[in-house]
Amino acid sequence: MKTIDLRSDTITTPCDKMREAMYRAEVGDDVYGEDPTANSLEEKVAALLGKESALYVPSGTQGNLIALLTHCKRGDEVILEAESHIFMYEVGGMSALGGLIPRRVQGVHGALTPENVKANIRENDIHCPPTGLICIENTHNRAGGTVISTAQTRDLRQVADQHGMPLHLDGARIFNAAVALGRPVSELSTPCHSISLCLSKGLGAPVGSVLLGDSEFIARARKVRKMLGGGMRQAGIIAAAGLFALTHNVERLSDDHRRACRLALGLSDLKFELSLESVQTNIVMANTKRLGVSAFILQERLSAVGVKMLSMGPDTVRFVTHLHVTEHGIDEALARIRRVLS
Ligand code: TLP
Repeated sequence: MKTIDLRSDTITTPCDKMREAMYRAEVGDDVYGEDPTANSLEEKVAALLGKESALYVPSGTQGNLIALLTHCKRGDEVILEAESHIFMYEVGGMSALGGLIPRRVQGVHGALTPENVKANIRENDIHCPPTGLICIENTHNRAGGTVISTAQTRDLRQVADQHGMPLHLDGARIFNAAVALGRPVSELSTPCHSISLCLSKGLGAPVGSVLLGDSEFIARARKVRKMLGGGMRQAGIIAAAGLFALTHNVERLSDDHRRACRLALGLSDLKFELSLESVQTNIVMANTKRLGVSAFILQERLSAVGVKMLSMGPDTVRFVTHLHVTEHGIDEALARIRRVLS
């Protein structure tokens, strides 16, 4: 029985052609800025996202951490969405390593509103930590892959400008957002001072993220990357996979989105509780309460029949579509889930 792995879009493995590109990559020492493949990846991503400069980093977690450490000083408060990945799943690095204080603000489908952000920016008061940064996440993971529109992003930039502070975008899945909106990705990135995006999620590269901003910001970020141990030597071997992914795997994200909808409709027929309106990209979050089974138990039972997904809370499960999941895979997964539930 073939396992259908819907835990995350991080689980994809490189195809032969991607491996071939990695094998043939021209390399040099990237800490000296001498890796031609890493350099061309950085140039390509900067051009695509309409930013001056880019920095290849090992992971999305490190990309976000470098951005936070570069924008802020110890003791600053950082405004972020209450369930943001930076707060929930990055091991508290912002506080443990950066001395930063998270200020969690409730969003609507994962999107901060200008009003809520404004209300949480600190006054210049002797008693308070200064607000150093506003962070947003597009698509928003825990909200179920929901998309923040260009207009919403621009409105948040306006608030940032009014208060003289930077806006950082955790754009781990920014290409999913752009494809869902049918807009160039630069529309979503240019309003932000910095963006971290992942090549190792829906784009299917085995590893790697890119941090973007203006040249001055990226020069400082490069130093922080080195400090965190993220300076990689012949990085072109893996950067080549990123270049391949950008050429071949962006447009096809719409297939993943269609398959997520198909899965969501099927799950809702099986009495999972979910908001179809929130299924905008490749993530399906569903509630198991109506089924009378906890998320964790369901995860175990489905795993036993070769359907992998993640429990994300007592009654919340997450399914993610990606490069290795076909339409047939979705139908087969639904058939197995139906059998387990009946
Ligand atoms: N998310 C992973 C897990 O950590 C939960 C996943 O399977 O979805 N920002 C966002 C919005 C992310 O979803 C992730 C990874 C990251 C940052 C971190 O990226 P990596 O895993 O490369 O450090």
